[in-house]
Amino acid sequence: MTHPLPPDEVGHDARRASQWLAGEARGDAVPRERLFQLGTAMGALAAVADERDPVGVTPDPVGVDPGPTPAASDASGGSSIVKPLPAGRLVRLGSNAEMCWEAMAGQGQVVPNDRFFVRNHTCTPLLDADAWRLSLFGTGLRGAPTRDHPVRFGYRDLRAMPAEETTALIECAGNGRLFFAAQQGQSAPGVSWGLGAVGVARWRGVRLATVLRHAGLTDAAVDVMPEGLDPEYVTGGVNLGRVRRPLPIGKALDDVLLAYEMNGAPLPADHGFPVRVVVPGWIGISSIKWVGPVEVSATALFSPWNTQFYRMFGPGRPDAGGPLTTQVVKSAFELPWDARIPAGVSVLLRGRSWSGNGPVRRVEISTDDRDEWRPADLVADDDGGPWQRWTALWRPPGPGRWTLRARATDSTGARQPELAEHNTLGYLFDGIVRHPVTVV
Ligand SMILES: Nc1nc2c(c(=O)[nH]1)N[C@H]1C(S)=C(S)[C@@H](COP(=O)(O)O)O[C@H]1N2
Ligand SMILES: [Mo]
Repeated sequence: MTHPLPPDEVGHDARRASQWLAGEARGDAVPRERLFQLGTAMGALAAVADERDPVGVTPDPVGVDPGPTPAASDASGGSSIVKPLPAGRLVRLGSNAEMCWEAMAGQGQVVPNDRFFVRNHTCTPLLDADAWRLSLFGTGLRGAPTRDHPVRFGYRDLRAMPAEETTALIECAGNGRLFFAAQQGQSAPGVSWGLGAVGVARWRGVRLATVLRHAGLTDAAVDVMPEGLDPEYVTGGVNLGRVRRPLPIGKALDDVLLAYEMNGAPLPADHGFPVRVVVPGWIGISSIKWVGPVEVSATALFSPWNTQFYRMFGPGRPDAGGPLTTQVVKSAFELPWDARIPAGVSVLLRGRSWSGNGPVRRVEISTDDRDEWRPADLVADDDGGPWQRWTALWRPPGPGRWTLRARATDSTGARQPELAEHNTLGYLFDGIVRHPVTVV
């Protein structure tokens, strides 16, 4: 089947926006009137509501009181994540957990499940695979099945369809947000991720395209919106409903997977058991975990996750550039923050670089504060893969505090800048990170 739409959202974002403003957005838990009471524009609301989390939240930049943080999304949640969070592997940030980069030292291409980062808007639900159903409905399917009478598939049905495996990277759009404040003195509300809200895994499942065709996909379909079965997300006193975000049909049919295995094991509870969406190359929110309902629509769909969050809001950006899709270039050393390094010997520095635009082609390292850069050695096995491992030998000149920096260039020529472009919600940090170490 061929579809006229490109696999990016920008093409029909204008239509989405006009439908939104005309009050035609369907499936939104928040009435448009309510949005306008809360803030005078979507951008203003967006500035206070995203990924609100008591850890590292900076003062509201636009002066709209978001109200108390509700229990459903607060940080007390000792039980929001099921898997253990061992020191040196994962660090809790509210209802989320960030991977410690030293936990990747000496690892292969994938991040083992026990240290893969977790981003939960609320908490991990414990679902029963036998009772679970994928429920497809909407005007983009033959006969336009309704939400109450959807086309259903069980776990075994999916397992019986042709399986595919893909090694793909998932990264939160807010990964690196901490450095807007720490390096650039710019505030951004939301989870204060360092660089550990990223991971690569081998995902096995069935293509979303296959399931859509089984469900009776028609040529009229333009958007596909998977919805999670985790609790509804309440923020700033507003219930935004279940976590969901539309995908344009072009991307949905391209390389999106409904995954039931991660690195050879059944999908862990925290990563979406029994089934999650995996959208390679796109910001993490696209990859809906614990998927249940899937709306397939002949008209554009909206959710807070493509309107009030996950756009580059800020001064001079009236339409905030449309819903975010791909990620930017980043690099990380496989070292603890403020690592201790022995003096008087050469050490092999290791790290990884990645980009949503395409493979990383060049990585340069600086080990002092002068602007001297030298090439790192790229691990050949990773050529063209979701991220690029690299190494560089360094003999510290002497004891004391040193700053390590790595900057990558991807296949489109995009290189990490000194300063990342600030945006109100702190997405897509691509700046060169200054990693402190102490030589002893
Ligand atoms: N149902 C549901 N899906 C979700 C989320 C969520 O909170 N609920 N978080 C999203 C975000 S913001 C990210 S970055 C990724 C993180 O995936 P992980 O927790 O498996 O690392 O899941 C996405 N899918
Ligand atoms: Mo995210």
